[in-house]
Amino acid sequence: MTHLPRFRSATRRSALRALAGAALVTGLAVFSVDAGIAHEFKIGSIEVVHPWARATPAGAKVGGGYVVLKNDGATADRLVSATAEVAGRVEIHEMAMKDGVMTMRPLPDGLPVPAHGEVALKPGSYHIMFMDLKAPLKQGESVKGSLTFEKAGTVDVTFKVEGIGASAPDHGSHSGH
Ligand SMILES: [Cu+2]
Repeated sequence: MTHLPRFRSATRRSALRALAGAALVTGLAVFSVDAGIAHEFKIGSIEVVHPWARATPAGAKVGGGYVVLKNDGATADRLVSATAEVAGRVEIHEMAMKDGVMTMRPLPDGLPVPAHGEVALKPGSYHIMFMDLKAPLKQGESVKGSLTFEKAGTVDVTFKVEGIGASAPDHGSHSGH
């Protein structure tokens, strides 16, 4: 059973508009990311591939974070929480079209990372939501944070801030089953 987000605050409403707009821009932009800047982190059997964040306009209170999570272990794991120094709090969200409208909602149980599999957080889909930003995210900067997995534990990561119109890097989204 799904429950739609209740947009109690103006922040939430403007966050949704900003992300929906950004997703639209992403659909139109042709953007290539140099594989040379990809970076990764590892904890237990989880590989954290190229965490990045999209630059935010001045005054924005929220931003999106993206990453590919690979699990080379035989046990499923789950991304349960995240932190970022620049954000008051961080949530793990899902975004989807519903009745022609882009909606997003927090994932109360986190995001599963299947055994011997991977999950991609990317624009227009699952994402890490930086809330209550203390400063804008500027292209070229790095944001320190952490990801916590139910089984593997917590790993420190840096999110590389890429352009406002940046699309997901094209690696990691083509696993065949
Ligand atoms: Cu969100």
